[in-house]
Amino acid sequence: MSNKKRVFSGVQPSGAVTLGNYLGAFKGWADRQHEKVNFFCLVDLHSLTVPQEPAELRANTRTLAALLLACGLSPDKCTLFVQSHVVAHAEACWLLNCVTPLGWLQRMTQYKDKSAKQESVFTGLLDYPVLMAGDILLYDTDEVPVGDDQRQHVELARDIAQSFNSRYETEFFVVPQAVIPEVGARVMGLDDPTSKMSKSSAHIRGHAVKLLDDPKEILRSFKRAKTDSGNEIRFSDDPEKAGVNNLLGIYKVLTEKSNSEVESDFADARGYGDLKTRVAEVVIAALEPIQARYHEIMSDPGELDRILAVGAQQAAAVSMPKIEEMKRMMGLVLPK
Ligand code: ATP
Ligand code: LTN
Repeated sequence: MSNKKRVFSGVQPSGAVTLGNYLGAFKGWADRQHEKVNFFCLVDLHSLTVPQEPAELRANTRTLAALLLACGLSPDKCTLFVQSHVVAHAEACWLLNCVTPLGWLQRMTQYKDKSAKQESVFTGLLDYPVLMAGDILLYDTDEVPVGDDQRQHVELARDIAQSFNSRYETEFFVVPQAVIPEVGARVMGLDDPTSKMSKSSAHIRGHAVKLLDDPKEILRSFKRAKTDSGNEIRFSDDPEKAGVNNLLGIYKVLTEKSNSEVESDFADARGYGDLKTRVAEVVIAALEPIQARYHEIMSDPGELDRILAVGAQQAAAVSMPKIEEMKRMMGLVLPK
């Protein structure tokens, strides 16, 4: 067996994919796919934890698969698959539910935030991190590359793995580690630089840059971005300067420059208007080839289906034996 590290990550096919998803997750997945054994999952079961329009969820799943390929994930280097195509995920969730204390889930900050925004909350929303722990643990995952917002969920997956291992006196589950990028881990909303840019808020005007926005729309979104009343273009922790900091962070990830190089690029800028235009130009240039490739992939739906079918087979080949062993350890009788 390969001694390369195993990587697993997931993304929900809900809403339009944003620049935050690209910079915080997809770009790093694609850049480092050569070094590891990779599983990338379109977590459609997770999307069901908040209300979805069925036709939209179906369309979003295909769009997301095509976008991940367009961002550079190669089916030769990664297993790309849809979560609901591999039944072991839902099964793992149930089995792990039975060893996860309720209090661990009630403490999750994402649950508290998301449930506060809903009129009625379904059980799936609370249980979401257990499904996620199952995703990760089924693949003997060493590394989970995610944005900063998922840190707590990966911690929970570690706790669940350790508690299972000690209950059954084994080292059955690999205890995974979150891998959070140093820059780009938290791209903030352009309309409100104190809150994370997010897919589920992408419909709010001025909040997000979507990966499929046309250049004019991208420029317009940056032009409207919230900044402060000053004129200093530099990195800063000052909450007042969160807007400028966010713009510089986006520029930094895409140009792969250091903080001082970035600041010196803007030394001659004529105010924030200039900053916004230049950041928009870098974003437009980065998204152009991704968009072109996306349209090519979407023009061959048969090929997209084939890639996802191969991915599901490869994922099942790893996760089905794992879930069988897990059932056996927990005392279930396996069918003959
Ligand atoms: P939702 O709004 O539906 O929760 P989301 O935009 O947060 O969606 P996810 O599907 O939850 O997107 O996340 C996919 C990946 O993108 C995760 O690794 C997540 O950490 C990362 N990510 C999401 N938003 C950002 C952001 N603003 N900055 C950096 N990374 C992000
Ligand atoms: N909760 C994650 C998506 C997700 C995931 C995973 C990420 C589901 N399963 C397993 C990493 C590993 C999110 O909303 N970004």
